[in-house]
Amino acid sequence: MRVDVLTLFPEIFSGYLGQSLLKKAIDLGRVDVQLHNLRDWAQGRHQQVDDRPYGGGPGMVMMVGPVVEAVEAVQARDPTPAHVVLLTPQGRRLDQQVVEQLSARPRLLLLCGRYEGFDQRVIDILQPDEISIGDFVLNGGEVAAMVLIDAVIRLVPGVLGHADSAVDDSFSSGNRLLECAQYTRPREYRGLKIPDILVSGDHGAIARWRAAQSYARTRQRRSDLLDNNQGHTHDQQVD
Ligand code: JQB
Repeated sequence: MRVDVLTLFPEIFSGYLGQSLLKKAIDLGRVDVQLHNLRDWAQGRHQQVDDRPYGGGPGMVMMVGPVVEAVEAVQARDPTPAHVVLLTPQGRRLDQQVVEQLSARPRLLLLCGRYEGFDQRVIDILQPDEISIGDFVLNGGEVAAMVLIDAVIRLVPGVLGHADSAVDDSFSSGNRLLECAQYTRPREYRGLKIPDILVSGDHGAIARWRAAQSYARTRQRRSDLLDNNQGHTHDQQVD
């Protein structure tokens, strides 16, 4: 998978991209992340990419020209057309189902804004897939783009150590339960012992115990996950 990232702050990504799992995927040629500075498409002496909002109001807005021209230029750098994603609080919510869909794309182009967001004509022209990572406000799209890359990359075949880890994950399409408690050595710490069942050697009993734990935890902490509507409210008559 190729991922192009357009941002005013490419350096934000460098520490993250050097990290082990991603570095391994990049070294193996499974993932190719290319960073591009939107400033390179700015016009004029001041290299301006933002301007004051028409109609007044606080803050600045990302200009349509530099952003659209940057996306078009980066698209043209590879013959495979990229699925264009714009990170924005106005987007559809990122969840594991969306992550799975994105991971099937051969190429993504992630557009990261700053300030108060983009001129609406960026969206009208590019018609990007607008995605939000959650109902809170960030200072820009970069951290959201790293969250998206992190979640998508671990589903790319050959990136995870164990092929079934991703299938097993909480929220994967085959699983909508939280993971159960897990333990490693030592068997006792400050008087806290691990559950005896885990050292019983009875793999069937262990699997049943874990499934029951997962279900109980999900019911206690996230009963919304047990609803069959998967978070989407069905229209209903309310009179
Ligand atoms: C500017 C962003 C997010 C990108 C995601 C998420 O968009 C704004 N609107 C009003 C005030 C401030 C901003 C800041 N801002 C570009 C930009 C926020 C993404 C963002 C996001 N994806 N929260 N915030 N879940």
